[in-house]
Amino acid sequence: MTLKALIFDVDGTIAQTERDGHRVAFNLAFESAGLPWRWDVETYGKLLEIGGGKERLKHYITHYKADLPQKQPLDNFIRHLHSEKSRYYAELLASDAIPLRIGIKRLITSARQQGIKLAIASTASVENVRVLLDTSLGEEMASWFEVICAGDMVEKKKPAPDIYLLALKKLGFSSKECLVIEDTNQGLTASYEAGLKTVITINDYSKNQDFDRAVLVLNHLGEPDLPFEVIKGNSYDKSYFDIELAQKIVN
Ligand code: XBP
Repeated sequence: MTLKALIFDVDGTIAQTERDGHRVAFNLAFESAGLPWRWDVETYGKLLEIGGGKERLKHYITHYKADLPQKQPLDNFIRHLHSEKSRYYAELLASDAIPLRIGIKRLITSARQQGIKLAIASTASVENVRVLLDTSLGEEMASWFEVICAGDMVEKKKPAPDIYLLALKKLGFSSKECLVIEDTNQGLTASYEAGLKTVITINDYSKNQDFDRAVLVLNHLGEPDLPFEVIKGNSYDKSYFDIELAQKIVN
């Protein structure tokens, strides 16, 4: 099968946004709303089991017995807090606080040069995905992503397969013609259930998760002068992830 598209997850895969981006932005929003809540690195790791910032807030409020100061309906309160958090997140990205992961820019550039389509399938809100792509890749490279599927575009977020099924529909390709780059078990469940093969680049939050259903598990995508470490799967004697390796995987 000829490789037609790469579908990327965003948070944790394109950049390590969770610990130093989203988590920090949530805490800044809590502080400015006069809330005593603070999410430390470990607590946030547990909360990441809930995909979607609004869903995560709701889960925290209902399961961690966080006291709500306002008497407004919960969903309105969450929507407002989440939009404040998104504002802080955009400010953090603009201050260059969060670098791209190893190999991302090289892989996106060579996919573009070789006519492989680029797509996004993320649980984060579409605004937060766009701001990350624009600030970290630059607007021109960000525009190479022809399909961006994110946040509330589907009713059921990852680990449901819906966001990947939507990306496939918009691309107009079959699952066999595409390859996914993900970083978590929830993302892998979503892509696997959509019939897609998946390469995982682990990070500190996801490194102990179950990646049995991935075709390849790496510490990062690597560079010619910075080889990846293969945690599981066949890397066909390559030391960094490129289109040639992606093509071998979908064959
Ligand atoms: C990312 C998420 C998002 C971000 C926060 O998951 O779960 O909720 O943590 O972004 P994935 P928002 O990497 O699987 O897409 O606040 O915009 O939801």
